[in-house]
Amino acid sequence: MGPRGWTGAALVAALVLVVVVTSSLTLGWPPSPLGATGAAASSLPPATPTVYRNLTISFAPSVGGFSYAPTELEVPAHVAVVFTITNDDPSVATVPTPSDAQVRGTTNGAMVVTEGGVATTLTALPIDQIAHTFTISDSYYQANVPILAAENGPVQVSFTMVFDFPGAFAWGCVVLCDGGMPGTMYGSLTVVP
Ligand SMILES: [Cu+2]
Repeated sequence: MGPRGWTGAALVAALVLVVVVTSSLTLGWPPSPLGATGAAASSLPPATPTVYRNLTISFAPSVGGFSYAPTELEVPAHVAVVFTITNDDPSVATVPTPSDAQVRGTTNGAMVVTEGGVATTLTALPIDQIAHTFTISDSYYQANVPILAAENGPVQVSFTMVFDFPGAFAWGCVVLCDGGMPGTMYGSLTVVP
């Protein structure tokens, strides 16, 4: 490597240093878990207190059933989390108790089902239109996932939840889907303080 190469490398190193130092001054480093607290953050525009988590329910050949993906979720505490679940499963599940059809613990106790381009706000689903649920821990938080009606294209359900208690929680589908659940219909939720 000749002198010119060294000069180039030194220039790049200097630029990287400048960028790193500038970033540190601007953003505050290391970031707090919520990413927007501390004096250094005050010069930034206010952070939008909303995060989004998108899940799918689709057939997984490896397990021979419909499965949620992803299954390991992490969200900040005290922040609106907008979940959107896209379902490919046309099968009606057996619902053990009528309360499993009820939406619970979401903003306004509601969810929005979008099917065939039409969005409908609901607080429960008809018991014969449920494919799966998204139920957290003791069922305080629950939304239902309607069956895919093929002629209407993909079916999506969206709902907002706020978690005020940091920790590790389990979530899953509480209805009897997939004829005994060979799929992966459960996962973990970590609420970060
Ligand atoms: Cu299920």
